[in-house]
Amino acid sequence: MLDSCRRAMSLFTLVLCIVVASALPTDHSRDAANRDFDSTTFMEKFGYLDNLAGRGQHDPQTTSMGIREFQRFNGLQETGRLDPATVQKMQSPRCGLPDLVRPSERAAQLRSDPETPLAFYAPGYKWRKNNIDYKIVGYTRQLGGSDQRRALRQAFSKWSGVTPLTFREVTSGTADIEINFVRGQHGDGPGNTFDGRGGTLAHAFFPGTQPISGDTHFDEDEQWTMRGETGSNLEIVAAHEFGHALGLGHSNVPTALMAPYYQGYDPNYQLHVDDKRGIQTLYGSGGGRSGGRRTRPTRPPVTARPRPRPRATPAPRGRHCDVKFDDIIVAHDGKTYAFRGSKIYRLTNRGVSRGFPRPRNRVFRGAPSSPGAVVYDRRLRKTFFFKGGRYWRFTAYRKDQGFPKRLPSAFRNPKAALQWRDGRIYLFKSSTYTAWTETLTRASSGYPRATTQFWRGLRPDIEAAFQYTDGETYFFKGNVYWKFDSYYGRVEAGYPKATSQAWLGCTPRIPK
Ligand code: RRS
Ligand code: CA
Ligand code: ZN
Ligand code: ZN
Repeated sequence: MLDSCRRAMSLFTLVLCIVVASALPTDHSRDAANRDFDSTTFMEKFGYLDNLAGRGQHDPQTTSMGIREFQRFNGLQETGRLDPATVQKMQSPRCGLPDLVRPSERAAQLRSDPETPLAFYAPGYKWRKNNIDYKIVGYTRQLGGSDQRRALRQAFSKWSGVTPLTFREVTSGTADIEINFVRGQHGDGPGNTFDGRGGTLAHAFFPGTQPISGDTHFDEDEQWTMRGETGSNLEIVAAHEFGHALGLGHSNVPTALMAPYYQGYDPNYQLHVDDKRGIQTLYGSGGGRSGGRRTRPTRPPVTARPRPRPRATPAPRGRHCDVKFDDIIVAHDGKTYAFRGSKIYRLTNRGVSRGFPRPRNRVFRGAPSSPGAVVYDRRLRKTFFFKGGRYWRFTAYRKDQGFPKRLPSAFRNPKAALQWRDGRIYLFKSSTYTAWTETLTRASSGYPRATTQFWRGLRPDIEAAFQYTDGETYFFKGNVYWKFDSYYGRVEAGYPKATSQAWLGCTPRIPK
């Protein structure tokens, strides 16, 4: 499954769509007649079923489980059948748009607490270089060519202004980002068909999704404009799409450029602080327009440099420097939590947050101590704790009713849990891993698998795993960690490294 996901193009759109519940192109146009609706394609596209791409059929039990997952995600009754309410939801044009929950509350929090994590979501793709070229393969017939080139150049400059990225237009050969105006079905799969005027304005593909990596398509059926109230402003829409082409998902900050809705023409539109933090998490801040040509490497998850400490006090090694974790998650609110015994640590770019560690019960009341594994499911927006033969489910910080529940024997005693970028949850135990969902009663076919077979370069018996807000996947064992390069499908060079320095803000011990 993992391998096929890495290849299946439609799945990349799907991961974005599900994981951040975005408004990416959907094939369920508003007027699609019920009888024409292909629920299998829909469920494949949105990650509820493996993508068989028309080769073979899903067995009814698997299909039913996929339907249940969809129903749970959408708050429908979990019947496992394609009842009218379910079909209607699948066909809804708004399907996949995020819930803009309490946006004002979030904005206020962002202002008052600088540790408030990012609302943007980096799905785990990025360019492994800073100099990116683009090619305008086709233009809209509605505007002059030089106007369009200028609008696109200016849209790119929003991102190059705050990162070490540079963008260069090429007119021949291939390019990293190929731009085109197209209508209807246009060759990137029925799931990406444009829907005529209105609805979806444009879409773009993440980096690393060969062969259409970074490609950006505008719906030629829209009315494209350079300024003014009517129609859709090409530069603003392009700036949003290029955010995806650089690796950003949608933001739940409603006024961010990366929010999934077009917010109208604003001659002075700017990147929101959330867009800026998002892109800088992936590429670093660089020199930008004002800072010269200096390019900095991508900021590591936490500074790996020994940090200069204020005043002359000897560098404290900190009380938590020898800790190893049961597991780590980025929770529903974007905060990073590490679990150890009965304690919970909140991690920031500077190390452990003030006031932490705390008793886990003060944060996740009713969670087990010393969990074997913990994972936050970005798709279902639930946190799962695993311990021995049981698991606990949380919505935000509240335990769901009826938990803990029993785990089927195939899933007992996991030591780490990870949601990979295909949206699936994988449980790791001794030297194997297994895909898991709540509805499974036994391991899916082909599981368990040898950990090192897919996760090349890892120790087989890892103890903690998670995807950080930089979109990268990290594994932990003892007092070291590895970064997994999802592009090459193996651990990055230079690992393992000391957990305490990078994640806990500890300085190395200076021998006396
Ligand atoms: C996107 O995220 N691409 O990367 C798509 C996004 C987009 O097109 N969003 C739709 C939108 O804002 N459309 C405006 C016109 C239609 C208004 C009707 C209600 N409605 C790109 C933007 C952010 C630049 C979302 C949307 C709004 C939508 C829809 C989608 C009705 C389908 C049907
Ligand atoms: Ca459209
Ligand atoms: Zn397209
Ligand atoms: Zn978008």
